[in-house]
Amino acid sequence: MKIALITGITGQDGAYLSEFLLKKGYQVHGIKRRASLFNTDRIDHLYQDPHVEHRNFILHYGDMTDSTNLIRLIQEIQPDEIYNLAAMSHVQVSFEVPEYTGNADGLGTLRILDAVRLLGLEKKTRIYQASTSELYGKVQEVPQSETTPFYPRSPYAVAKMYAFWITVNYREAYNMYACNGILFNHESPIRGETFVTRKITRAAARIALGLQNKLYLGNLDAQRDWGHAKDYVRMMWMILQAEEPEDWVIATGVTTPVREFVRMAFDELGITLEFKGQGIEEKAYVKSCSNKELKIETGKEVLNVDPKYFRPTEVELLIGDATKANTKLGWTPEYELKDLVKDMVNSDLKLMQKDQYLKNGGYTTYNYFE
Ligand code: NDP
Ligand code: GDR
Repeated sequence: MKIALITGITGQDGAYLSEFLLKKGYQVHGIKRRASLFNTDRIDHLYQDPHVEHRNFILHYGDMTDSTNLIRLIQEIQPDEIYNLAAMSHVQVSFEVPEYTGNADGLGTLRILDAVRLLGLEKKTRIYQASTSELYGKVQEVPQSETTPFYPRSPYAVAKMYAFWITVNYREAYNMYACNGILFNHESPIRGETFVTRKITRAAARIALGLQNKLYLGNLDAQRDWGHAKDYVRMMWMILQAEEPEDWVIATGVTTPVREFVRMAFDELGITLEFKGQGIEEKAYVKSCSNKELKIETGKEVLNVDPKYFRPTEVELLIGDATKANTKLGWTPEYELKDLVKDMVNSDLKLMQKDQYLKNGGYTTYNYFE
């Protein structure tokens, strides 16, 4: 039985990757942070009682900023594969916590690589590093491939740039099997609520049900190459099964502006939007609604731009070229953007119907807009 260790197991990708590896017959270990509330929502369905024998899903407390913890865990677990997914992953928040982001996302990667080296596991343990299209930052060339130069535009991206190169360096210096997956944005119904796609699909569902009045967003012109997280975790595994350790771009090759994602999400609910105005004056209104069950008036203003969501330096355009992954590993995404939007909107509609039910029953529901 192969043993995998996943850092960031409680996050979006950690949850999907756990499911994927368990289906492949792996024993999966994961590092979770101690929090004052439970933070394992996304993986609770995989939980196994620690008192039963022969578990194949095991969680450990840990943190990317604690080398002693990481060394001890890797020594105990002796993993065949490490997927380093843990990170302070929100680009805008990284401007507010730049030092912590550098520590967890940049040095955290060094701690994993060095733990494997110190423990003499270079020949046994393969390492996947969660690199990102944010490395490309300010547009140098489109589409972006493994040979496109980097120009990071946030403390997050700069930290991830360190992580990228230290992974390459350990591979070359110590002959380790360590790879970067340069993944473009990937989303899902369990995407964090403050990333733009999930913020939009939640808000669309809430507005449709009369639970929220308006959606406030920042830059509507930013363009992203959005894929489905399920397709991307499959590729993480494929990367570690390749004969040679290499770096890989994973993307759909299709880019879409944030504004268009908003339009598609509302469309999925039968609500057609009309955008008017420009820059911070831009607004969206309900043009028509074909879903007779929704009580939403034509002409209702549902979207405003709020400059508080603008970033000090923005990444305007990302579009990836995954030819290498396609030709050398045979990877192609199964989901198109319209399937992704459908999956996310339908899931959020169900969740918000639950909220509506609670609200109608006199229970308080909370609504965070960030
Ligand atoms: P999430 O934000 O959903 O999950 C991040 C995970 O990292 C969570 O489990 C979080 O724990 C954990 N974490 C954060 N800080 C620490 C720390 N100091 N010590 C231990 N664990 C920590 O991210 P995704 O699942 O979306 O992304 C996974 C990885 O892939 C990240 O590294 C991200 O930067 C990268 N990436 C993501 C892309 C995407 O589009 N999703 C694209 C390219 C790269 P907790 O639950 O306690 O907060
Ligand atoms: P990104 O994702 O920064 O690409 O990083 P995010 O969804 O946060 O932003 C995408 C684009 O949307 C614009 N935007 C807004 N973003 C947020 N979060 N909230 C808003 O209200 C809003 N309005 C407009 C942003 O300015 C941006 O241009 C994600 C993360 O998962 C990273 O960890 C990962 O490395 C990259 O994707 C690839």
